[in-house]
Amino acid sequence: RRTALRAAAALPAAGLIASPRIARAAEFDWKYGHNLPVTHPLHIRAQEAVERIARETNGRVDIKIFPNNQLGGDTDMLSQVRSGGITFFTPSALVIATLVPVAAINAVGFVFSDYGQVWKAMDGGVGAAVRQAISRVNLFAFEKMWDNGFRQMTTSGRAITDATGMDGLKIRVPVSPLSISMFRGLGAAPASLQFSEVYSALQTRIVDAQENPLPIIQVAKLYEVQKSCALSNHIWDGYWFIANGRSWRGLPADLQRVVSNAINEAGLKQRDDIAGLNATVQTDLESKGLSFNRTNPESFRARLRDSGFYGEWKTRFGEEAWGLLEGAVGRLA
Ligand code: X2X
Repeated sequence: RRTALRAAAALPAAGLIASPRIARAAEFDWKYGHNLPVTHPLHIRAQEAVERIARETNGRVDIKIFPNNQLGGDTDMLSQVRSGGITFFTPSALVIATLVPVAAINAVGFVFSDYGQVWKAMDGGVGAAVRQAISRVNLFAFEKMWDNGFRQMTTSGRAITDATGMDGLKIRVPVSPLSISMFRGLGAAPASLQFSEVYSALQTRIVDAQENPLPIIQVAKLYEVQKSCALSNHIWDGYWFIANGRSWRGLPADLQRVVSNAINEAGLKQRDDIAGLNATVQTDLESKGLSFNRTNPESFRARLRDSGFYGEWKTRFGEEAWGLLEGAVGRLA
């Protein structure tokens, strides 16, 4: 096979003999793209998972990771995973919602008060409903969602302490209808940009603010181009680990089991990593010059209620999905 010859030719000419395993091309030679720097726990745990998969399938499944938007931004990777140009992608719930609207349900403002509620919903009925909706667009979603985190707001100027700080604020949000709707409801002037564009958009002052969980602010070095961080916890966001439907169905059941176990178990470890980071990341960011303040969450919630945000999204998600969410977090306004 040509690939085998190429692999053999690529070996150093130091008299090394190719083992059959190295020389043989993988039966399932797949690409996985994501949008985060290699220092983020999502990348580190995914790397471990693909190594485990190669080992446990004796090289039959070979997944190469393309981190940090190397294959394009979120929108590009989403269309590539649909067409099969890449086999795996980890979109945030906010982003896959451009294709599967109900996927944004975990990102409704201020619905989760802690991780207990988050995993109860996402490992339970809410997550199952979203995965089913994802399967209807011919994608496969692995069972365990990976953590992005509770989103916080950063600005280049004045600190945000309550909802009045949102007035007219030029804030970058992900490419997601829910984010735009929520920040308009809060009184801000949101702009959708892919994550690949965020650092430079802040640096060149195309926008004055952005919102992301602290571990992202840390690994993407957003503290270099922002001054203060308001602890708002306004959205809990996670990543769905998804696969192209046709590729996934073409994988024999025993290999599917190996891949699922490796990815889901890596996801659980990644959740723990983020929990660990959450305990230390603020101090680290403070030492790098970002200042922090608390916020008054009730003032944000009141604006969202008054602007009709909750009513609108309850209708858009439908009674059934909304009911599942309320089953995990209690009755919502
Ligand atoms: O784009 C973002 O802000 C990020 C990194 O949180 C997502 O992937 C949604």
